[in-house]
Amino acid sequence: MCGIFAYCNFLVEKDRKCICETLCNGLSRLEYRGYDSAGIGIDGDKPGEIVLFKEVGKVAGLRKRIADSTINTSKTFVSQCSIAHTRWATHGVPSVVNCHPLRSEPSNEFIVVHNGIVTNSAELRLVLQKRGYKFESETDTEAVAILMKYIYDTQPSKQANFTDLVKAVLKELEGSFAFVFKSVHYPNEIVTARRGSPLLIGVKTEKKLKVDFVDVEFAGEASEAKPDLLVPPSPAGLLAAPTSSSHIMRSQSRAFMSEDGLPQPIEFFIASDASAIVEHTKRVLYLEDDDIAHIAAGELHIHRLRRNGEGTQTPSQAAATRNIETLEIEMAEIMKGKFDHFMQKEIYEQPESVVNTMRGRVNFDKHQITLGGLRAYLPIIRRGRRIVFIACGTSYHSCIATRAIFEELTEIPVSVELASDFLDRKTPIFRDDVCVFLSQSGETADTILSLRYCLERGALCVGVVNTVGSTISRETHCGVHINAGPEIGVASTKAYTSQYIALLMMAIQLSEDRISLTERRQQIIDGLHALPGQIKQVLEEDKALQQLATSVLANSRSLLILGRGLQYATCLEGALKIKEISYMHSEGILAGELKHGPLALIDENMPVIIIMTRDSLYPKVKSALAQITARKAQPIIICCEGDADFPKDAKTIRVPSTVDCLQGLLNIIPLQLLSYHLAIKNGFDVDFPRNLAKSVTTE
Ligand code: UD2
Ligand code: GLU
Ligand code: MG
Repeated sequence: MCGIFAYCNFLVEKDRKCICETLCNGLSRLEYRGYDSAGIGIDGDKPGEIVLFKEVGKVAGLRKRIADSTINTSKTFVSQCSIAHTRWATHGVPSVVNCHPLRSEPSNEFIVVHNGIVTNSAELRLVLQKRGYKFESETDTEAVAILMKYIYDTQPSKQANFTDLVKAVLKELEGSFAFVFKSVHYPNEIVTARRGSPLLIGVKTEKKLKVDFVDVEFAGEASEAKPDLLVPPSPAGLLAAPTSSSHIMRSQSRAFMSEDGLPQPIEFFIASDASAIVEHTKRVLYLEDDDIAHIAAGELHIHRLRRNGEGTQTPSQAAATRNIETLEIEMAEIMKGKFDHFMQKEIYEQPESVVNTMRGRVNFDKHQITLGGLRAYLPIIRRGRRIVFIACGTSYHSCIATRAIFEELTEIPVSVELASDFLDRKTPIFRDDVCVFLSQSGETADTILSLRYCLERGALCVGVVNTVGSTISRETHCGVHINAGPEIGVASTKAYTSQYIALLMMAIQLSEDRISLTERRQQIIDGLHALPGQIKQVLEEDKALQQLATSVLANSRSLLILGRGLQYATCLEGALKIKEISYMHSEGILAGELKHGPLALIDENMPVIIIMTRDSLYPKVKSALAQITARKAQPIIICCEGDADFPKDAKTIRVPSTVDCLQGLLNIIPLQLLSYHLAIKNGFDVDFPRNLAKSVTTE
């Protein structure tokens, strides 16, 4: 989820100081993504020695640690490979041991940096521990380094090349990742691989490259006779004795041949993000999922984990070459990828971030949910007298959004509290209460104070946070990390959808002992399965929403968002987005309350967004629509695809239809986009709205 950077030079002499600077600068370029610790792995003074530097906190701290060390910075290297990482912890708190590169003990034989999550790391860890391997960190990543050592140690002939070794490791892994590996056994070589997490390689040479593509070496084609190396295929792989030996196969990659056939000086830069590469070279090559890139002796070879034709591959994965492209975009643009602002990037990340929240926790085939952090506490929660959600801002809205499904599935009374008001009221809390604290950063001051208040009163305290190692994560008895990845935009978007899903998963897991609700749970889990695709569909409407924001809404002074039931939270959250970044007055209104006051605001000049996706309350929302159209309001209706039950001239925003309790996850997205376009249209800085801070660490 966070940053990877690696540097290889071949026949280009560099001293160690320069290499460390290149690595740290690379990491600095990735800083904007947010991270909690940073580290590098470089060659030591003796042959076959690897040295690691790691530090919690900023890259500046890492630089200081390197500068303060006694390492000889003037040693020069004609060729070398080194790796670096900024970590956003998902497994284990931010600490020096958990910081990447992770290694196989002893003596850093294999080191690795990793973005993403290996979901079967606990199982791998167990197997490897049984075989006598010692673990020092809490990370999922360490299992990968140690697995590599295990496979290396147990191969009969010790002849495996680095790529084969990585292939054998990858076959055992589940989850999503980008890796870079380095080893004392393969000096001046590096292997990098991805599945679900981006990676690109920059190439820098004096002379022009001969061709602008790299051949993909498909297993079973170029290396035809090669037996499936090292270990038999999964799942028995790890447990069975290694069988075959391997032999080294190397075909010339046309791109890196120099005209005269002599090796040419070359540098490679590997990164998870183009922003770290662009200052060195504009020639880059993007890896596809299941690509394995091997850099050695000035050449780059790309292999496939699977044979061509095996499994499902997209056309670009199956292509026989990877093109070396030219990065034309300027630095500042690259930082946000193809997006103009972090908020926009994060809105667009939601098809992936919701998957990350569910990764390793939802079994879509068996319709089961396991939140590891809550397992042991389920009986206590079920016995609780009530559940009290405590949060601020957007996090509060995710509680409102899921309150009904919590009550339906658990039959435990649920109340939802704004943290500041909860404290102001000195709300009575007892030992048999279950208090759930939500915060993206895990550092929200009012929520932390409420947590301490509840801890003192003996309640079970549960956290739902995005940041591993944060105060709320540490001080709660148990909880769930939402794993949405770092959120930079001040206006929360992907954290909202991930919190919403985390709470839903919690409700489902709490109810797993209720047979009568089996069908309902299955329906919701199937809905979760379809969700990422549906979010993508909503995002495709962006142009139309931009049009709506810039034409109809931009000049309004105020905007009402009307809905009821499960959609009330969507109204509140949508209105908050609009306030936060477009500085326009906006209010989420419960449709049932319309006649008790807000109706007085309605006239032909008041824009009203009304949420009318189908659920059991649809008829009631329809009557609210009738009431406002009778007062000449020009409603904008958020409705399901295909619904035609509206006044002909009414403006509509169409979203796919899903299970009632998931519909809010889709309905919020057009409102996020609308608020974004409104702010842009009015010339405001979306990522840094006036008067607001990302995490509110003061009362
Ligand atoms: C956990 C571990 C991971 C791995 C995996 C194996 C972490 C961060 N995650 O992921 O190392 O072993 O299980 O299946 O180490 N917690 C709180 N308060 C909060 C949030 C979490 O106390 O606000 C606790 C939670 O009860 C658990 C731990 O932190 O003990 C990790 O929570 P998680 O949601 O990351 O757990 P899981 O099972 O997805
Ligand atoms: N899951 C790994 C860890 O927690 C990598 C996290 C990242 O992407 O930075 O160490
Ligand atoms: Mg916030």
